[in-house]
Amino acid sequence: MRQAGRYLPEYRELRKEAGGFLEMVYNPERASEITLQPIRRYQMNGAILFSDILVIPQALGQKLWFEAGEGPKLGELNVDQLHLETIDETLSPIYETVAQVRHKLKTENFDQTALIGFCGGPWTVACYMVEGGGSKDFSKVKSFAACDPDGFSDLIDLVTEASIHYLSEQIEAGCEAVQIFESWAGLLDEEMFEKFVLQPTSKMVDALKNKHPDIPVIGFPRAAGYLIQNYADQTGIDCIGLDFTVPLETAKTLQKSGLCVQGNLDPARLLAGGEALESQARIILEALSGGPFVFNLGHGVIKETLPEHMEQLANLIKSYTS
Ligand code: 1CP
Repeated sequence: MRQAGRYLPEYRELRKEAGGFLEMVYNPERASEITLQPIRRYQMNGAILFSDILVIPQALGQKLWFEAGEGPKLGELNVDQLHLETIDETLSPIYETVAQVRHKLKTENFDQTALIGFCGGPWTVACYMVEGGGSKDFSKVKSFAACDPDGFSDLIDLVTEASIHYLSEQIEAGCEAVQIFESWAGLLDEEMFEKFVLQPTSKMVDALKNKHPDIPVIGFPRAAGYLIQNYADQTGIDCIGLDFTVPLETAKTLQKSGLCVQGNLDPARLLAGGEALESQARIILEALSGGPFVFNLGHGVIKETLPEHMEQLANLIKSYTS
């Protein structure tokens, strides 16, 4: 859950050296170093590959760049000109990163640390493709999906196919689990959620399970509200990532149905540190560690977070687990 990034001084240092975000993502030496940075400091049980969900639009042929302090920007979208066949020309350095991370984990004695690959959910990736970047209300993509559901489905299908291939290659290069980040799942009504989140996600899970039956698939339908139950029941995922708004009672119900749950500490608690962090982390551990459970944040680390607070949290979880 964005465990690397700007809260770490060694990340900021490497970013300065690299000159830009994409210069890190597509450079296997740098990207593997960044993946390892939080593991070396805190010995988490899982490492998340350092990359971004927006490499898929770029691989399909849409321009992508990052403006300093402004986040991602994407060029004009022309669905007819996107191409699936050549995506590996862009993505192959990321597979090389996966291989290098596995190698470094082994040589640095982190054999027990699982490597998690990821991509964005097709809906979330399409959101950025249509809006040309982040957005306050994503009204452009929602109106596209509502006015031209067939045209929008073509885009979703293309992203779905690309994402299946991309995750499959990550697994073949050495990822031991994969996560689908559906960060904007919370924007949709029930009908659109079914069409643009549930259906493409099930298609992805089916295809991945066909090829790699033993690799767990984690789904993270952020802010899906009551629709989280449909996501859990209908997509075939093995584990559900919970954002910090999901009540622990809901988490327990999901767990009782046999699903592994992952989450869901509010990153603001990590920013705060001290008692505000410790008390809520303990509540989560006590509520969920009786069943299949992966402790995680309920969203990415906030960039102003002090590294000492991550250390406090990692120590608490390790002492609780042991
Ligand atoms: O140095 C920087 O300025 C870049 C900040 C940054 C980082 C560290 C971005 C830009 N992406 C990442 C890496 C990243 N992104 C990881 C790797 C794991 C790790 O860092 O430990 C992962 C899993 C992501 C996933 C991601 N990217 C999501 C899904 C999760 C979420 O946060 O909801 C999304 C929506 C993105 C798009 C994106 N990339 C970067 C930014 C700032 C954004 C959000 C843009 C926006 O909506 O405004």
